Order: sequence, then C-alpha cells, then structure tokens
Amino acid sequence: MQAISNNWTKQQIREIYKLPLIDLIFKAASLHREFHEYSKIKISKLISFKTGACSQDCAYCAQSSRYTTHVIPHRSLSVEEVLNEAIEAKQEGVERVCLSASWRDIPDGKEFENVLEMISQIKKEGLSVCCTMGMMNEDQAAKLADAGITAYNHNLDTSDEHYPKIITTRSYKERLATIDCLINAGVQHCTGGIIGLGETDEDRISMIHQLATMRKHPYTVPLNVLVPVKGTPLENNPILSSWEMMRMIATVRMVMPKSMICLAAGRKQMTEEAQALCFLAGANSIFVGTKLLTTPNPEIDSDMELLKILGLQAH
Ligand code: SAM
Ligand code: DTB
Ligand code: SF4
Repeated sequence: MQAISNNWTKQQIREIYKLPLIDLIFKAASLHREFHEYSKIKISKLISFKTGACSQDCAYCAQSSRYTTHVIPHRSLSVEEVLNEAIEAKQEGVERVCLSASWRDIPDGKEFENVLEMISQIKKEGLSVCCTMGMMNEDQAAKLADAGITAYNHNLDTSDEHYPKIITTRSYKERLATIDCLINAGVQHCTGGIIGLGETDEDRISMIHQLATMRKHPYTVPLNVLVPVKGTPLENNPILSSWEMMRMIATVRMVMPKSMICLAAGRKQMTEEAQALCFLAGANSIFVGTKLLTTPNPEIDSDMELLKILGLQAH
C-alpha cells in the first residue's frame, strides 16, 4: 500500500493531473480499491439553518447580500425546526447531516449555543453531524470537538493565486488559520473547492498541492462544479465539462488516497454516466435531496436507482 505523503511537489501533482484521462482514471480507481471499501457511498443531507444575507462577496454564491439572486434571506431556523429536518432525513435513510450557515465566521453567544444544542439533539437521534459555518477561533473549535461533530467543512475553493479574483472579504490565510484551529482541536476537516470559477489548470494543481501538503490531509475533499447562479458575477460562466471533474477527482484520489472525496455541487448538470465515472475515479460521498443549500440536486430516488445499477451501496 502506498504511504501517505504530505510533501508532494507541484511538479509531481502536475504530472499526475496531466496523464491521459483513461490512464489517470484507471490508476486512481486501483488506488481507491486499496484504501476504501469502494462499493460504499456515504450519503449526507445538507440543512441550511441560516440562509442568505451573507456579508461576504464570494463571486459564485447565491447567498451573498451583495447580489440579487433567487435567495430570499430567511430568519435562522430554530433548534426544533432543524431537528425535524434531521428526523425527516433519517426517515429517508440518511445517517449524516451537515448544518450550514451563511456566516463569515461563527458568532459567539446565543447563536453558537443554539448550534451546539442542534448538534446534541440530532446526535441523540443516532445521526452523525457535520457543520459548515465559516471561520472560527480555537475556543469555538474546542467546543465543536466536545460536541462530537464528525467533520467541519471549510473550503479553500481555489488556488491562493486565483482567490482574490473570487473573494475579497477574507484572505486565503484566514481560511488556512481556521483549518489549523480544527486540526489543533482534533476536529476532522472537510476541505476542497470548486472548479469552473475561471481558474486555469495551474490553479487547480496549486489548490490540490495546498490540500495535499497540509500537516493532516482532509478527512473529506469536497469537489464542487460551479452551479452558475443568476445575479452573481459568475452567472455567465460556462457549465464545465464533466471530464474536467473526473480529472480533478482522480488526481485528488492519487495524492490523498485515504481521504474521502465528495462529489458535491454540480451533479444535477451531469449525466448519470459521468457520475459513474466519478465514482470509479474515487468519489465516495454525495449530498442527497432535491436541494443542496439553495440550488437543485437530483431526486433521492434516482440517486438510489443509479447506485443500484452500479452495484454500489449507500451508507
Ligand atoms: N458560509 C460558509 C463558508 O463559506 O465556508 C459555509 C457555506 S458555503 C455555501 C460552502 C461551500 O459551498 C463554499 O465554500 C463553496 O465551495 C460551495 N458553493 C457555494 N456556492 C456554490 C455554487 N454556486 N456552485 C458550487 N459550489 C458552491
Ligand atoms: C461543499 O463543498 N459543497 C456543499 C457543502 N460543502 C456545504 C454546498 C454546495 C452548495 C451549492 C450551491 C447552493 O446550493 O447554494
Ligand atoms: Fe457567505 Fe459562505 Fe456564500 Fe461566501 S460561500 S457568500 S461566506 S455563504
């Protein structure tokens, strides 16, 4: 079994990324089978308890207050409302939920107390809980560790170089500092990015390099294909070819063999055959339910049918 390496060079990653796609997928699929129970796909459901009215200017995001999009800001959901959504997910066969908030950073006080209460109540239902709520400090990371979350999603989104073209209201360094807080507190981090932001192949290689040289590889690497949202600066970006997503997934699988890979946003724009190749290349987690945070996602029944056709099991 190949050892896990945290000192990949950009050139090594570039050589993998540039392999002929058919060879890259074959190699990644082989490695995937060494490190994972390849027939198992983790399914999770997103629960957006605080939607829209976000102070940040992320150029892809429907929830930024700077753009007029289909998202109508909503008051935060109560602990009870979130718990009910989690119970509904459980009835659909989902064992993990991910709580999302359109925050730049986690606020202290009542709002954070509420989140801790949500986590505790959902766990009592026998579900596992992840969160994605923006940046945090050491103290908040320790509290999330105590609450027993499975992982915290905090994306780098793109390369350090491309980042200022996409987000100006926070820095790459600040994002990395949150990931450090998580690692220090012993919380598994779920960290990846988006393709289709107008980045180059070099930007993608640079982002993968950043992830693969962290002192701890992410527990999960979520990979999103941009879902262009009307009203955002990226509304007219072309829908990315699925071949590019496969190349991305396969490269991540090769350099971070132990991490899970989540085929996150963009599945609605992909064919089922393309998704199948993404699973072959090493993706082993998806979000289910007809809505991600604010954009459409396939029906759970058609996802289950696809997994059945492929001989894969949801867990
Ligand atoms: N506000 C928190 C933050 O920014 O970390 C958490 C929620 S945020 C919406 C989670 C991730 O969703 C982003 O980092 C981005 O990678 C992804 N995302 C948001 N809008 C997207 C879009 N239109 N297409 C693809 N991915 C998107
Ligand atoms: C991640 O990387 N992708 C998920 C999850 N982490 C929170 C969110 C995708 C959101 C897609 C855009 C939307 O629905 O608003
Ligand atoms: Fe806010 Fe997160 Fe959307 Fe950026 S990605 S605008 S921080 S909700």
